[in-house]
Amino acid sequence: MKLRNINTVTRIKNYDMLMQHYTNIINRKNVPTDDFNGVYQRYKHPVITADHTPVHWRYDLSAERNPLGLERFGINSTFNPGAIKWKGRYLLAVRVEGYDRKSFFAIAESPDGINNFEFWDEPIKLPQTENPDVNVYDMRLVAHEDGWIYGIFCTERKDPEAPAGDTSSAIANAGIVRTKNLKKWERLPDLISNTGQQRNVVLHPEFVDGKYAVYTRPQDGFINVGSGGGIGLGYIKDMINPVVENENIINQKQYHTVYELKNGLGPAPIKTDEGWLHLAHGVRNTAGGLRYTLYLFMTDLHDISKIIHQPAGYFMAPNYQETVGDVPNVLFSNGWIEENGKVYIYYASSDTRCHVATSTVEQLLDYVKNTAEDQLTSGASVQNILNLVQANKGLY
Ligand code: M1P
Repeated sequence: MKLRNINTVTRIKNYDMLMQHYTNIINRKNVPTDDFNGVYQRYKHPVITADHTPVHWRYDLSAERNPLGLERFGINSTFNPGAIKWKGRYLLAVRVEGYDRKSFFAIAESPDGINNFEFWDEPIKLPQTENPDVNVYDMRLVAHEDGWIYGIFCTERKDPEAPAGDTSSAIANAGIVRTKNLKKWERLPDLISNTGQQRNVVLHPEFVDGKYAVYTRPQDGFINVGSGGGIGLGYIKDMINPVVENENIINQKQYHTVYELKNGLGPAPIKTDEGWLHLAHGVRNTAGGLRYTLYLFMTDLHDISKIIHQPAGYFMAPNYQETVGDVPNVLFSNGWIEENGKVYIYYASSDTRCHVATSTVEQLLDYVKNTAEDQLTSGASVQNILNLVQANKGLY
């Protein structure tokens, strides 16, 4: 981290302690956990927390203006990052949320994808449309074959139709920015879709028949999926006028599964020799509230609307520590990086902090191809175990 040369006389109270704490967090080395399951590897520490945000975002460092050394802007959480490898560095576009409940985006950078994530000096100043965003979150970063890096995120504004006294209903849509350098961003019009509210919109990295392909998640209301839901796929002719055409659901929510209430795509899919690997979140309702887990599926290399493998159940679920946070029992991912067959999966737990898990394309392909599909009954699940037991005879 960059150490600033501050004249000791001008330092605010507790400056050294604050900087020491920040430096310790940034320099903390991560280590793999021992709960390896052969599919992916978790790490002991979150890669980004609220404590990773720069001290100069939170404190007025002028001893004259802030002699008591009070925090002036509190950061509540850092989560749901988009991810991209850029000029040899691992970059995350993190959803940072202040004590004021507003989210914004800021880029954090690491030399190896696991350690020493450090935020750039300033958060992203997001250009606005004529209808300013009230809240923004969950940016997917995609280097498209058209040469731009796109950031597609959820933009939320108060529902103008909400009855008086309803101070929480909102309209969600996909906001779109693009950049060539991750510093200067161009705002494009928001997504134009005729299928209701949109969150979890993800750009496919390649053209399909000369068009942009987008994965969507239409739903009737801000919270309620209603008759909508599922992961959709539609096409856009021109990102300057992003009208989604021919939108069809390719991955349904389904009764008595981990995606029985709703589901949405995570990051853009990874291209492999055998098909496109997708990471998504599935949500079900429980007596303790919504539970968000991550699942994988794979689509055909040449027909991206066709699912060719989908293992039953979740790929990752919150472990005990990860269940705790602002919105408990949530794992959410909208960023991963594939590099020479190694995969860095960035995920957030309970809308509070960011983690990494590592895997390989080889492991993920083996997982999607050889884990049984959901046959939707307890009896069928038992049969899957019996098949394994039978195949393992003489091996245990
Ligand atoms: O609180 C859990 C998640 O809820 C929303 O996700 P979705 O639209 O898929 O239900 C988003 O607010 C997301 O950021 C959040 O992690």
